[in-house]
Amino acid sequence: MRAELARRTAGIAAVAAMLVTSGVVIATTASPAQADGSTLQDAAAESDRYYGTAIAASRMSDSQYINIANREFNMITAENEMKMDATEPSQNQFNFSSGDQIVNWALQNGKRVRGHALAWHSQQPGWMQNMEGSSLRNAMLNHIAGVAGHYQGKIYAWDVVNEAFEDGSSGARRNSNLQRTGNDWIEAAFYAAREADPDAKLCYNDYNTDNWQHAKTQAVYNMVRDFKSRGVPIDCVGFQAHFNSGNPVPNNYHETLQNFADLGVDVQITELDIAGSGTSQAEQFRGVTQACMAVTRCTGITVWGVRDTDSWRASDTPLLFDGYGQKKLAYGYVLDQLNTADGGSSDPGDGSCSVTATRTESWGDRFNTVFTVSGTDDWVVRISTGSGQSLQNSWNADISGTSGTLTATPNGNGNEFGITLYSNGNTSTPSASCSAA
Ligand code: 9MR
Repeated sequence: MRAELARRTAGIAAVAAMLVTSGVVIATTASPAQADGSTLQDAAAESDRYYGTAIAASRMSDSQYINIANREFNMITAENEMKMDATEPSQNQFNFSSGDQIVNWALQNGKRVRGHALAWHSQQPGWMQNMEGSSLRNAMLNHIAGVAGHYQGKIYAWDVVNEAFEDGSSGARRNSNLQRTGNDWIEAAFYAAREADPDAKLCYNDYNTDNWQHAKTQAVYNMVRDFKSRGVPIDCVGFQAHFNSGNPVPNNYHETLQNFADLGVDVQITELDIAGSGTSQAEQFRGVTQACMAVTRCTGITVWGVRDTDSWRASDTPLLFDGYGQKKLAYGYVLDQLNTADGGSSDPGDGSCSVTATRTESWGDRFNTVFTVSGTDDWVVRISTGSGQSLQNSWNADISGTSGTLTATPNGNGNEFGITLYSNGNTSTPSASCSAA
């Protein structure tokens, strides 16, 4: 770091010297950025996150498909092969051939696996569909023991229960044969999964839970809060994130993810796809990426397929690669956003503190940046805004200045604060430096 400082330009040295003589030692430039990741998995890893995809066993012999999957993704979900109908086609006779094919490929290539899904009202084998009551409850528990037991030690996180709530405004549980075995079926499934695979993270996974205002989101939140308060073994919540024009990425997505994380669970985006094309699609992908990156416990993102033509809704072209395996505009937006993890600065300052800057939400004319200070509670952070940018709003710190260099100091709200800048055509992330007050 000191050697880096020595290499800085005379101009910067002069500014630094001026600041030293005024009694405050402030490094005026960021430390050199970590090299940007050139694949989704490498870019996500810069902030210790994963980037995943769903794999279909039937496509694994397609070399273009498997090469993209291997290059770009480090978390793998079986799109259908580990579901109830695939793994237990006859009662108590398990079949893991296709699931194993995917899991073995993933592990042999240094990837992790999300297990999907142990208990679900849909894709049940025929023998289970007509079952009810205690025989169904026991069959579900036996299924979880069999499948989670088979994969024990190989799964990063299981979707233990999938899609157990109604859509719409009721906030009710979905009326399924599993629900009719008793309202405690979900927690029973979690206890069974914990017993079968004690080291896997156990997730509840659902769709239409992205907008914080929606009744379904609130209902899932209340269940997770209840589970945490009673010690039911839940570790994570999966947000499927299937978006289209009728169900766009909500403006409050960050709030939703943060509120769940604040319950003490990890959050993961588990089946992301966004209908559309061009800039509009790319911006929505960027928004989802930003929302996850702004939440410390958002541990990763999985897109639901590789190329548009591999998607369960191919006509919506909802993925990051086109049918020829080419990167789409949305791919570039996601990669750039993931690479902002090191876009903020972290500098030596006077050795007493450091600050990171992460871009989060953005709108047409403005964007947010969140700063996290470590090393001291009594700091001064100087923020260098880009040409044309000006301050619109701030939270959790006192800010002086509106353009050029802004100075931030604590206002009693801890060591994480944020600003909204009008971009005026310049969307570059501001850099920041920290010193003790
Ligand atoms: O992508 C899956 C598709 O191939 C199957 O036909 C479908 C059957 O229900 O399931 C799709 O995946 C779903 C996932 O397992 C759960 N969330 C919704 C996904 C899209 O329907």
